[in-house]
Amino acid sequence: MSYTKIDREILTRHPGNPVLTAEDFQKQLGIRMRAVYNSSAIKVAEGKYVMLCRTNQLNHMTLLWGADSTDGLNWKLRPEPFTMPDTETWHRYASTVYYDPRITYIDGEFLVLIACQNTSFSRIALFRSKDLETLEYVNYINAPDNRNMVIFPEKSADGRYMRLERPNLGSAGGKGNVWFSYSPDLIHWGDSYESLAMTDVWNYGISGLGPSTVPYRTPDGWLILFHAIMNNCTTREYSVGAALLDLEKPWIVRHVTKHPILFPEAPYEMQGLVEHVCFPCAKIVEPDNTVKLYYGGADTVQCVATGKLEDILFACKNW
Ligand code: BMA
Repeated sequence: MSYTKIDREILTRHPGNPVLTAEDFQKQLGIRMRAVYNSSAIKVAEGKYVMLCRTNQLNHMTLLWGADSTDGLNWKLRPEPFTMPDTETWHRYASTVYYDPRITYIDGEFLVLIACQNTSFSRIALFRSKDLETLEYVNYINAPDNRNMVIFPEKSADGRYMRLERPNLGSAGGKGNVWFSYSPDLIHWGDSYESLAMTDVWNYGISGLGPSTVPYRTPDGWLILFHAIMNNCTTREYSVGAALLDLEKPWIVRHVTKHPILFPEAPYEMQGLVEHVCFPCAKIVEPDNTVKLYYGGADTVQCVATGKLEDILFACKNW
C-alpha cells in the first residue's frame, strides 16, 4: 500500500511561545485577563507589526485588543481595547462574544472581519481602517449561521472583491465546506462556488474546517491555510492544513495537504480552556519567504510558528 512518507517538519514553533498570554496583561497593564488567543497579525511597514488580539475577560466576554511589535514576535499591548460599535444590530448579533479577527490590506485600507455570536448563531462583521488604530464598523456581510471568513488581498481581473467563508450546515453536523464569492462593493456578495470540502482532507478535517488565513498569491496558486477539526472519543482536535487554489478560478482546489502541517503537541496546545487546539488566524510572508503563522493554543494563549514558503508549497503538492 502506498503512503505519504512525512520526513520533515514544515513549521517550527517559536522558542518564545506562547508569545502573548493573560499574564502579559497583568505584567504590562496590571489587568487580570483569562486568555488571549486566535489573534491576527499584519505587517504594516518595515519593522512595524500590528496584532488584533482576541481576549477573554474573567467572565469569558471578549474584547478586541491591539498590540504592536517591531519584529512580529515580541508584543506591546496597547493601553485600552478597541471601542466597538454601540448600535442595535451590533449588539443583537455580537451579544455573547466577538472573536477570531482576520485582516486584509487592499486598495490602501485594512479590512477587518470579526465573527460575532449571539445565543443562536454567528455572523461576520466588516470593519474598515486606515491605520488599525481605530476601526470603522460597516455592517454584517453574511446571513447566519456562518463564520471563518477571509477576503483576498487583490480584486479579480474584472474588479470584484473575493472571499472565502464557511457556512455552518446543520446537515454537516454544524460545520460545512468552504465557499467562495465575489462582490462589487464588499456589501453585496454572490456568484458563489463551493470550494475546499471536509472530505478533501481525510481524517484530520473530517469533522469540519474553515479558511483561516488571508490567501497569498504564489506562482502555483493562492496559498490558504485552514483549520481542520477531527472529533474522536475524548477530544476535538484542531490542526492546520494548507491548500493551493487556482489563480483564475480561486474556488478550485489545485493541491491540499492530506496531512496537517501543524497539530497540537506542545503543552500550551494540549492543555487550556479548550484542549488540543492549534487555531490559525493569520500568516505573514516576509521578503525572504519566511512565513510567520499566528495561531491560538488551546483557546488560551497566542503562539507563532515559522516556516519556509517553499516547504509549505512542497507539503501542498506532496503530502
Ligand atoms: C471554533 C472557534 C474557535 C476556537 C475553536 C476551538 O469553533 O470557536 O474560536 O478556537 O472552536 O474551541
